Amino acid sequence: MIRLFEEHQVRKTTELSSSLWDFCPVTGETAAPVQKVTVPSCWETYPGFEAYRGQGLYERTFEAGGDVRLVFKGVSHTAKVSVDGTVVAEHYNAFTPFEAILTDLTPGVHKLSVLVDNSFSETSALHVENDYQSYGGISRGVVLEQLSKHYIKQMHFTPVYKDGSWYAQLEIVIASLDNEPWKGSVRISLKESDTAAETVLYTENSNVENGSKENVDATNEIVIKSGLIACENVKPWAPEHPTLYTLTAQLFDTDGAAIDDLTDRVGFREVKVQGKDILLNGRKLRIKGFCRHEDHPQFGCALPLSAIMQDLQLARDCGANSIRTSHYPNDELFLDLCDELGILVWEENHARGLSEAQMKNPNFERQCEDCIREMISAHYNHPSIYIWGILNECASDTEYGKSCYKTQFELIGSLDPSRPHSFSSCRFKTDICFDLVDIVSYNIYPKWYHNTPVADYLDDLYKWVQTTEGAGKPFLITEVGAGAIYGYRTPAKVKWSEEYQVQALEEQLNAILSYGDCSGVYIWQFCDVRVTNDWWSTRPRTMNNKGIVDEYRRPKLSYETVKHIFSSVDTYRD
Ligand code: ADA
Repeated sequence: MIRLFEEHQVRKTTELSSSLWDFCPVTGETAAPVQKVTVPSCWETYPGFEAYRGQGLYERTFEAGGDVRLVFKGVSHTAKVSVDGTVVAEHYNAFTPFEAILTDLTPGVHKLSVLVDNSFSETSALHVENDYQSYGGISRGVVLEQLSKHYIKQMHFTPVYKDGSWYAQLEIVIASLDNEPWKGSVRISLKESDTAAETVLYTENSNVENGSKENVDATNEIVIKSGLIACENVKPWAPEHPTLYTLTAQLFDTDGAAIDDLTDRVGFREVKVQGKDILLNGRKLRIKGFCRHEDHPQFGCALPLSAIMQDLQLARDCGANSIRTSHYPNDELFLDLCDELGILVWEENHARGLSEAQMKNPNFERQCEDCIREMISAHYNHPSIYIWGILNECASDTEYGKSCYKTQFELIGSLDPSRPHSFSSCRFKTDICFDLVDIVSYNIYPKWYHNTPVADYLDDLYKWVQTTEGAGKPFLITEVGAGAIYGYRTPAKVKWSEEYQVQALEEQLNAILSYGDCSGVYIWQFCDVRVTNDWWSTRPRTMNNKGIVDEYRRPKLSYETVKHIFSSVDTYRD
């Protein structure tokens, strides 16, 4: 399953998950055994490959001809894609989609080979030994699409609230696979649900010279920008009523024949920063959320829809209203569910705790920027995403580190000025990057890594921030928590016991949620997750055990504590 809805009616698509793939490890030794596997999946779930780090080859055939697009929603963590032995795409990073476009393919059966690599090396600046696992495999869906010579490459919808009314701003990119830019017409419609009547939002005829099309550039791509389109009587999207609309673009040739289409789901909501507050549709937000890794003992990072849904059901049962995708872009199925369930999402690019030296890896900047471009291009329309984050706990206390943060925030601002941006700092009173952010965000661990009383620590930190360029900006705690080994109970209430985690979270959450100038909190973390082997010494079971449920989603004692506290506060602040 790729999305919670059909993206195409005209464009023929086939999900290449219906039949099994051949898998074999690539170790340089003699022919390794080939086995049948499902895709998406992680090889750590195949018997004997639980700890395999290296290369694996996935192969299958597909039948197609003409102009074809292969879409990979996620391959962990590096992919080299070949068709009939010719390399057609290469991609780094497990967490963003990529494509291979094949033109004038001879009709018939073709061999698809995906060489996957999850090893650590200098060429990988982001997937490194870390406090989370870098799994191996084709971990998200693969789609085969039949293209026409001109097709809709991207459709972005920006909701705008102005003078008491809602507007839509549309930008669509029409690509060309031959040496002629598209000619014909495009029609974009909106409807609330299967019953509501369809409203035509926008039409464009390429023959009209003064149409709002631009950029017929060397690639023959055409970018159409609509300007503000009034959308009367629409209902806003919000956690308490997550109203979604279906946005459909249809592309016609000059004879009026439909040649392509693209459907997405959108919502009318506005996110703004105003003084110390984050406003959603004009109301002051209180974030009460979890940081969540895509990690599961039965699926690795390739969680199926039902497992993702279970996580969101548990989070909502706890009274949470937001998930932070720590520390990378998430599967679109997760985002579709959040759109539909009204769960706010802090989505961030892929990075965790990289030192200045690691940020100086020659591949770092390019790999970060590729991830940002792919994340925003693919996820732009999700109303649940209210903020873009970057570079969790990287070197925001050095001039070099700051130059990287600055470059990446400028890129985000150019790709999406409609959402605020931030990063999670752990640099206490040495951070020098708060002039770059819309919202100041900190990861803090009083009562875990140090036994400082939470209220004192929080007040001291917040008052220091008011002496920096972060003064007067919204202030979020994006991590707080404590470890507990599931099943370890002791009246001594020592660290790693479930009782201690209850005590710590009680003090942490009550102090943060009662602090007037704080816009909310994300608990670190939702569930226990695998970490890489180098982290064994500070991570019992070679796991990060700060979940309020364990890796099998079994609730620890703290689950009810969090549920009580989160359920006692509202999503909006006075
Ligand atoms: C950091 C980091 C998390 C996790 C956490 C912890 O804040 O952002 O990924 O490592 O610490 O468990 O200590």
